[in-house]
Amino acid sequence: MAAVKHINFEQYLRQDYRGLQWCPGCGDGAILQAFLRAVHELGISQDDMAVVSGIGCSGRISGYIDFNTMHTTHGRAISFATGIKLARPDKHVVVFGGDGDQTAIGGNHFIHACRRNIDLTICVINNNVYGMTGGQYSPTTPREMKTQTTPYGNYDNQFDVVNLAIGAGATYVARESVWKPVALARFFKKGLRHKGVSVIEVVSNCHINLGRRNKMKSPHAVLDWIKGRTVSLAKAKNMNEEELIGKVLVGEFVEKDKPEFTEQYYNLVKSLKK
Ligand SMILES: Cc1ncc(C[n+]2csc(CCOP(=O)(O)OP(=O)(O)O)c2C)c(N)n1
Ligand code: SF4
Ligand SMILES: [Mg+2]
Repeated sequence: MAAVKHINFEQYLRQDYRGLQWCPGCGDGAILQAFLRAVHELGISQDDMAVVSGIGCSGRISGYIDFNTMHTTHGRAISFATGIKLARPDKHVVVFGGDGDQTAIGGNHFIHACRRNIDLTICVINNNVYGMTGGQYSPTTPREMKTQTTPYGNYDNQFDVVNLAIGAGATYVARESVWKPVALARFFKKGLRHKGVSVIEVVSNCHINLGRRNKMKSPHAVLDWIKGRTVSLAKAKNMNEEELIGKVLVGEFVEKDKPEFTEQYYNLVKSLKK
């Protein structure tokens, strides 16, 4: 197996920022590192990147990195990113947001970005809970899990972010967990290179506001839970329906070509000027 190359990540971090505000062991750090590895390996310059995030612990990513960034409002990062992409189609535009940010309050923006096939790389950091605000349940909280708003266990149904993205028309869709940062970096690279909307869901941990209520107090306990419930697409092929109950499939689900929104918009503008 090829060794993972050492990268000086400091060059990508804002030196004047007041310091990381994530809890020690939060999956957000591993996700940021995988993303920076992808940017570095693709050789994309910091000036050519625009990173937009919503509000949530996951939304803090944009504040830490020295790219063109916007830390926007809860659930609205995709609409800001859409504006940036239309104004500057030459830039790589990336969105980071949580499961609450992108499947609850921002769910509509999410499905319409997928439908539109606009060239954004959208990362949904799915820790199955509203981490920042103290642990309310989200549209991805598994059944029976206890949260601040489901103290007797969640009895609601869940969105599967991958299926949601595919159903809405996304043209690159992948999912990986924080357990596999190298694979995650590979999917970020594919997403950044893909022309059209790419959705990368990351199964992450919030041991503080989900784990502690569900007998998983440490980051390791939640990571073990994630490890036990994630199954690669290749492995899943040899598993029956019963064995797959409660499992989360990881890998690449969709990669296809389809006309991209921004390009079509500029082609139309050009044709009207003739
Ligand atoms: C319009 C609006 N509604 C609600 C909030 C409060 N709020 C801030 S973050 C958040 C949820 C965060 O959960 P998620 O998006 O999953 O991100 P995480 O913190 O888990 O990374 C909520 C409800 C807000 N800031 N703005
Ligand atoms: S509250 Fe949860 S999601 Fe937020 S920084 Fe802490 S561990 Fe991470
Ligand atoms: Mg969340």
